[in-house]
Amino acid sequence: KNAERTYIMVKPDGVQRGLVGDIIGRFEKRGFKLIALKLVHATREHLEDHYGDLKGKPFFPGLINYMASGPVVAMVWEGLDAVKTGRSMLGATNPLASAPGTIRGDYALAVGRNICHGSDSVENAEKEIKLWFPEGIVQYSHDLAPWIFE
Ligand code: DAT
Ligand code: MG
Repeated sequence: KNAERTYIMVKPDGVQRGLVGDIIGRFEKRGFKLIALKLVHATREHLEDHYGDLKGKPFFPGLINYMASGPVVAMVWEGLDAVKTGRSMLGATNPLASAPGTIRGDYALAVGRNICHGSDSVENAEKEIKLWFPEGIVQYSHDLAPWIFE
């Protein structure tokens, strides 16, 4: 369970607004281990795959345009309950409902410009990690683990 993984992505607005370092810093400081990171300008096809479950929603074309509008920062973070805790660090999907202290609650106002993505289940995390990191993930030991986990 300490090794649960989640796919976290800074969306194009987060990159443009200079929030990459802040978002990475929050995950680092919380105690998660960074196991993959890259800047990617994704194709529409790749993004339609990533958001496949939302095909048919009225906002889908706008979502793909937004996500294809610039590079994103794709990351995998590992740690205790990474999926659920990652989601709570992002805040609610609609930033108007995101608590202050969350990423969206601190930096966003509009659902269509909500800065970040985080996997919503362990199963979807596995799928998203495969989709964004087909080349695989680096393994290394995290010497801080005894200070973060029992
Ligand atoms: P989340 O990103 O919190 O997992 P989701 O998977 O339901 O939310 O939707 C993916 C993204 O689509 C979301 O981050 C922003 C956009 N979106 C969702 N609902 C929307 C809506 N009602 N109007 C506009 N964009 C929306
Ligand atoms: Mg989602």
